[in-house]
Formats: sequence, C-alpha cells, structure tokens
Amino acid sequence: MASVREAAFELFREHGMTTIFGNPGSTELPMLAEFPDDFRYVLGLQEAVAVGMADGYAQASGKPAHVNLHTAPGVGNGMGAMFNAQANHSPLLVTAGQQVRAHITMQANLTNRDATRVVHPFVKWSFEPPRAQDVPHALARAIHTASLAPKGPAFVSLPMDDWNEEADSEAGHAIERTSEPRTGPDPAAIESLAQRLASASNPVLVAGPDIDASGAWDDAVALAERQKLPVFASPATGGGRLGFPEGHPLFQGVLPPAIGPVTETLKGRDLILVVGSSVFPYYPYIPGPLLPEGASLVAITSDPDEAARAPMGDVILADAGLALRALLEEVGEANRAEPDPLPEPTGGEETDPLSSTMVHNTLAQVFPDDGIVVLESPSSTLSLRNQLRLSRPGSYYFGAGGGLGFGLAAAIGVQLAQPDRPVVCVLGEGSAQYAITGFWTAAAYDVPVTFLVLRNEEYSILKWFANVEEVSGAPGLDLPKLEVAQVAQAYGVSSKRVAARDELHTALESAIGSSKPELVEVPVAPGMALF
Ligand SMILES: Cc1ncc(C[n+]2csc(CCOP(=O)(O)OP(=O)(O)O)c2C)c(N)n1
Repeated sequence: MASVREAAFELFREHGMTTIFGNPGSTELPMLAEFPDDFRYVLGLQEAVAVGMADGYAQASGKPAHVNLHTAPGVGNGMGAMFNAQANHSPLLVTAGQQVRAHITMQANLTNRDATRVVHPFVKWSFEPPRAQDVPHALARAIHTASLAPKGPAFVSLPMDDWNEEADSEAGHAIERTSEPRTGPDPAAIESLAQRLASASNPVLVAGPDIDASGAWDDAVALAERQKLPVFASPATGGGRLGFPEGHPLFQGVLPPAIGPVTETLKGRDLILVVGSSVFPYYPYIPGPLLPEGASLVAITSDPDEAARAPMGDVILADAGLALRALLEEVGEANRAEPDPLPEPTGGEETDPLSSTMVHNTLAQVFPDDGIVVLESPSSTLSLRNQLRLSRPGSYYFGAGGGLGFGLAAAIGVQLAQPDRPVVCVLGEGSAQYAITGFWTAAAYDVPVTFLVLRNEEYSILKWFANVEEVSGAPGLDLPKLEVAQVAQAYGVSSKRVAARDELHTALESAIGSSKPELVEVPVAPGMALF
C-alpha cells in the first residue's frame, strides 16, 4: 500500500509537476523527506519570491506549478504574490505545512489557525483534508481547480504527520484523472457575433492576455487580417501577456488604462470586440462615457467573473482560442480600408543620463528574435512596449495584479520553464526591492536571466500619479543611492553599471549571450516614458 507521500508525488508526476518552488520550515520537512531524484526543488529565500517564481513558471510552461510555503507566516509572506497570480490567471497549487493533527486543537506553536480562511479571497479553493488518507485526493482536486478556467491559485493545508500514513486504497483514481479545461463557445452566440461583425462599418479588435495563454495568436491574426480589423492591445495595467504581434501592420498600440481615455481612443468605432481580457483593467480613475457614441462591445472571456463584472457590453463565455477558431469558421473577407501602421519607433537624442526610451531602443537593437521580456519598470512600461514591438507568442510577462515583486521572481520561473529562450527582466530599481532575494536563486541555480535595471533614483510613476491625483507634498517618493548592482553582486549575480548608449549596447549584448545570470544597471532620467 502506498504512503500519502508516495501517492502525492505520483500525482505530481502525473501532472508534470516535478519542479517544486518553496521555502521550507519544520512543518514542511516531512513532505520533503526522501525527495525523489526525478524532482527538482527551487528554493526562494522569501515566500513572495517562491510564489512569483512559480507564477512565471506556470505561465511560461502552460502547466500548473506547485509552491510549498511554511504554515501561516510563510503563507502571509506569499499573499501579495498570490494576488498577482490570481490576476495573471496563473494555475498554482499552493501548499503549506500545518502542525501535527494532535496539536491543532490546542493551537501549538506555528499552528496555521484558520488555515483555509487566511488565503481568501486570492485563491479559488482552500482546503485542509479531514483525514490523512484524503491528502492525495485533496491535492488532485486543487490541481484541477487551479487548471480549470479561470486558472488561478488553489490552496491545501497539509498537517505534517500525514505523510507517512497509508493513502486511501482508492487514491489511484484521483491520481490518474485528467481534465480538459477549455470550454467552447455557444455556436449561436458566435453566429450572431459574425453577423454583427459583417454589418459593422468600423469595428476594432482589442487583444487581451488570454489569447497568448490559449495559444491563439495565429487565430487572432487570421481574424484581424480577414476582417481588416485595427487591433489594440488591452490596457498595459492588466495585460500580463500579449495577444497580438505588436509589429503587425494592423496593430494600433496599447489602449490607455482609464475610462475616459479608452473611450476617446476608440471614438468612431461601431463595434469593439474584446478577446481574452477583462473589460477593462482601468486605473487611474479618469471618468467619462464607458463607450463611444454609437458603439457596442462584445467581450469573449473564459472567466465567469470577468464576464459578470464588466460595466458594459455583451459577453460570450468561452476559451479565447476556441472562440476565435469558431468565429473564423463564420466570417468571410471584409472589404474595409486598412488603417495606417504605427510609425517606426525612434530613441530620440542621446542624453546624460539616458532616457528610458533610449534604453529600450538600445535593448530593441540587441533583443534576440526568440527573446522573452519580463517587465516591471512602471514608468517605462509603454515605452518598452513601443520600442520592442514584441511579435512572437509567449514573449512578454507582466504582473497584471500590479503588486511589485512579480517581475524579478517571475523572470526566474519563466527562464526555468523556457531554458532555450533568452529572458530579459526589465526592472525599476524600486521594483527590484520587492523580490531582491531572487538574485540569490538566479545565481545559485544558474538561471541565465539578463536583469536590466533602470535607475532613476525615485518612484517615478508615483510622482506621475501624484500629479493626476492632484496630490502635493507626499513623502517617500525618492530613492537616493539605492545600489541594486552592488546588492545583486553580493547575492552572486555578476553585475555592471553603464551610462552611455554604446556601453549599454555592449553590456546587454554580452549579458544576453551569457549562460549565467547577469545584471546591467543604467541611470535614467526620471519621468514617465510613453514612447
Ligand atoms: C507590493 C507593492 N507595493 C507598492 C506598490 C506601489 N508602487 C507602484 S509603482 C511603485 C514605484 C516603483 O518604482 P520603480 O521600480 O523605481 O519604477 P519607476 O516608477 O521609477 O519607473 C510603487 C512603490 C505596488 N504596486 N506594489
């Protein structure tokens, strides 16, 4: 008869979850005992980093990822990253050790009191199995829950004395179960959408992150080309991935993230088709009409909550890729004028310090065709998008939840999931601090991410927000002498500081070509970089 541990690890194997991210404590050691040779444990020195790495790994591998945390305090430290993972639709199995069952009622030291409650509302399901024998089934249920639409974290609390118990004799069924998470659209709804497209005179496509997650770039491109649709990316604030090639002639740019400006950008359109995005991840609050005069909106999402909470428009609940494919069956060639393509990006004049735009323009010059960007440089998000115009699927990851710390950690997970593609992690020096210990994991596990740190000595985006919110005199917005390169070096990541454009070019080229993690820090002029 198999032990709970044997059955659980067999379950992880069945789901291809042989990489476990975590930070262990005494309550997790029994799970990790006799750690099997075909598994890999990736240590994060703080739980936000462990969860962020698992998030990046899950998204870039397309499979659920497992992160194991240390009872209540470990879960507490990981909560912000769970919030991000939920916003990213990232399928995570989050487990945490729990006190010995006989200790829980007396609340012995480190008991995770209310273990299932504390993770709400950032998980889809949380559970502590009533019997040790139920652990494999509970883990299976959490993996399926995390993997079904909308993907997201699910949590299981695991009493530490369960692992050597005998598993339920019927556990094999739960271990072997598979689930196909994609749901197709109602054919009648697709037919009616096709008719609306055919009769629209000026429709537009808004491409969201779930197009990438459902592997549907080619379908989005085929639809846009056949229907001559101008395409906008969903607002960068909530667009954790790209749903359309940004170098494509039909691509018209990234939608602004606020109500009034979105409507202004879409003025004159009579049908707005949003695929694989919420409607919309607005911020800051700039009020205005929700839709341009004469426009209607149809959104396709696999997330019932996104479907329900949209403030306007109709919705079709379905996997983005399956819906696009079904729509392609119904629509013919449209006879509409194609929009002008965006002008080519330019870096502007070289200044001292460089502008963020010039930094991203330089990155674009050395960026490999198969490169991946993980981005957390708030004041230069739009500039990076414009300068790089990423045009391959799976090439961009951004923390859709807005909680800093995602970037540095997720880049490590993305690189572990995609070892053959060069990963460049672009960070503001402020953002780097929220997952700073991730540098150690990158160095210790030889994860060859290139970290590009933009150093502007302040929280630039917050100064921009202060302006929008008409706030003056707010403290805590300056970051003098924050030495990221030196700190990364101390954690074991080879780091350099450059200033001029040609130095940056050479340093980036060499870091991207290196088989080790490398960091390049560059001073930049403060302020919002939009182009
Ligand atoms: C966990 C968390 N804490 C605080 C914030 C608020 N915040 C948003 S952007 C930002 C500044 C980031 O600074 P930096 O990375 O240097 O980028 P810059 O704005 O200078 O481009 C802060 C503190 C957040 N988003 N997440």
